[in-house]
Amino acid sequence: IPEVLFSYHNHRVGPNQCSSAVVRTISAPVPTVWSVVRRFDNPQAYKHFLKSCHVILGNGDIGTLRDVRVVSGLPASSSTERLDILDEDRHVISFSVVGGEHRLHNYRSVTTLHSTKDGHGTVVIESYVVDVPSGNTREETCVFVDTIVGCNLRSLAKIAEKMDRTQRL
Ligand code: A8S
Repeated sequence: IPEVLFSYHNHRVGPNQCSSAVVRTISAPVPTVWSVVRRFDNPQAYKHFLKSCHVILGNGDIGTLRDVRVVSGLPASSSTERLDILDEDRHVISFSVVGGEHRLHNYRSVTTLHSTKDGHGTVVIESYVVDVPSGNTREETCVFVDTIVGCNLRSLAKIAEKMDRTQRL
C-alpha cells in the first residue's frame, strides 16, 4: 500500500463527525486527470452541482479561498473553501469548507491520483471528513456525501477520458 494512503487519507475523526472515501479508476493517464483536478479555481469543470466559482483570495497557492455557488435543488446555496494541499509531484489536492450556506460544516477532503500498473489509467481516491448535521445520522451523511463525490468522479472520468481520446487522435 503506497505511503500516501497513510499520510493523506488518514483523517482525525471527531465524535460527531463521519468519514469515508470513494475510489474510481479512470481510463486516462495521471497527467491528464491531474490537469483537471489541480484547477482549484475551476471546480465546476467537472463538479456539476456547482454553477459558479470565484476566487476571493490568493492566486492558487495554499490558503487560496474560493466561493462556489450550488445549483438549485440541493439543501445548499454556497460554500467558501480553502486550498489546504496542492502537491504537483505527488498529485494530491485537499480543501476544507470554511463557510457558506449549507449543512456540511467542517467538510474537508483529500484527493490523490495513482497510476495504474500499465501507466494508461488513473486510480482516484477521494476521502473526506465532515460534521454530522443535527437531525441526521452518520449513515445519512455519508450516503449524501458519497453520492456527490461519486457523481463528481464519474464526471471527471468522462472528461479526462475524452481529453485522452482527443490527444491520441
Ligand atoms: C466537493 C464535495 C462536496 C460538495 C458539497 C461534498 C457541496 O458543494 C454541495 C452540496 C452541499 O450540500 C454542500 O468536492 C456543499 O465539492 C454540492 C455546498 C459543500
